[in-house]
Amino acid sequence: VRCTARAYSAPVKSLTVDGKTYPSDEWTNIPPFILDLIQRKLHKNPDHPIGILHDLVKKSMNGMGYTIYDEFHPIVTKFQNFDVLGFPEDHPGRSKSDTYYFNKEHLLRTHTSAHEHECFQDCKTPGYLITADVYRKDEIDRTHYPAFHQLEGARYWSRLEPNYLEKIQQDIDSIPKTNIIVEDPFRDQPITENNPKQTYMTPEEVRLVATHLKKTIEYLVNQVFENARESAKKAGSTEPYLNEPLKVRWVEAYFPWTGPSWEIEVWWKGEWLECCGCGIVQRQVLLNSQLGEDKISWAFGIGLDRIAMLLFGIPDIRLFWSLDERFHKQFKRGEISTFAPYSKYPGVKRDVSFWLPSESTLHCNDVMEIVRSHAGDMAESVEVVDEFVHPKTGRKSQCYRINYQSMERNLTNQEINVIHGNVENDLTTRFDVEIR
Ligand code: FA5
Ligand code: MG
Repeated sequence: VRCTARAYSAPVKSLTVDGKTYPSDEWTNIPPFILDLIQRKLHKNPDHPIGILHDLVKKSMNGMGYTIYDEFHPIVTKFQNFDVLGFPEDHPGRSKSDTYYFNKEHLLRTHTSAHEHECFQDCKTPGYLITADVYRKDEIDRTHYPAFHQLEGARYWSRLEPNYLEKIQQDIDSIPKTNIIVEDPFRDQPITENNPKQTYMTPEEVRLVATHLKKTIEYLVNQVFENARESAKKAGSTEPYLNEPLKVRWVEAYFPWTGPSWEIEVWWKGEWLECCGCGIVQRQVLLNSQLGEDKISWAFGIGLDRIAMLLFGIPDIRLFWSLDERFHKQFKRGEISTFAPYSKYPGVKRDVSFWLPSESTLHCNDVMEIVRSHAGDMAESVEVVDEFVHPKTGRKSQCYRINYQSMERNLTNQEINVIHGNVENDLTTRFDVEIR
């Protein structure tokens, strides 16, 4: 049994970040190790894979009319992250088990779209790009981490401009051509029953804006992967995929603030990889940003971490957050290099067995959350290894096995004893178990 983190109210009165204090309430669910990540700003580090990828995208879009925003603070309001984008009240993304809340009004952004509203208000050019760290409550394993990075883009046109349809067509024609193979059943017929257009737009407007959107993303994806191939070839790799054209496909998608909406997937080493969600921005979002009745716009959001894992050959998403010199010395600004793995430090397994009180609500996720609150990234995994009911007393017993492992060093028995002792204490005081 692999466990995922789950919400619990941190027993603190308030949390202070960068000089601002957020009073706690029944929504507060941010563990300290997440707070530490806010300061890291990996996308701003030019010698880190995430920063190198970010710079490559910025360079590819240079001179095309996009204002760059990469300084937004990760703490946003519920309004910015959900309400202004038209998320329904019962959308699962709003729940405490998906999102890190400081309190009922403030949270860690779950996507870069949280800044669309202010960028539409602020931006003086025809488009913008936002890069930022984003946070979602999630399990931790090789491809999932509760913090990752997104790059958002948007572009708009005014229908009041004379010949604006021709202008969009010209903008389409000015996007550099690529050799990639595109599978897109929706290119000529972007409007389908599952993916309707907004009533205020004409089919021709939808077709043109969608074409500009998709060509822009295809261009970007091509730039990124072509760069990766170039450096792999330079490094002497002869893998056959280096000579095959890049293949992508478009699928229909749903996002509350766009319509129609799509996702692009990239064929990479035998798998379709989900890279980016996008669509034509809902009119209400533009009106909320006082952008005027006359605007039509697209937006996209690319996930950077999984692409960086592929480009740099990084086998575990946790490595991005490592402080180990052996990781960092392998990457240099402007270069896509292939990661050379170094030996993993051995893990330390510890069991904890206990009797549960009757009517106990203890869940595997609660144990994971407690372990993580004491061990941070050293919590490699937590699993239930034994469970039984005493035949005479009817009491239930459980045994959990915790693997403590550091990516950076050998752990000493002494430090594991302290952490494991704290875990046992928390289990006893919070869930009333009796350690066996
Ligand atoms: C969004 O977050 C939307 N904001 C994207 C968008 C923007 C749509 C603008 C329309 C207009 P989604 O949850 O699918 O969508 O995430 C977008 C990308 O982030 C995914 O394609 C994926 O590449 C990446 N991503 C999502 N979850 C994770 C995760 N747990 N770990 C790493 N990358 C992730
Ligand atoms: Mg998605």
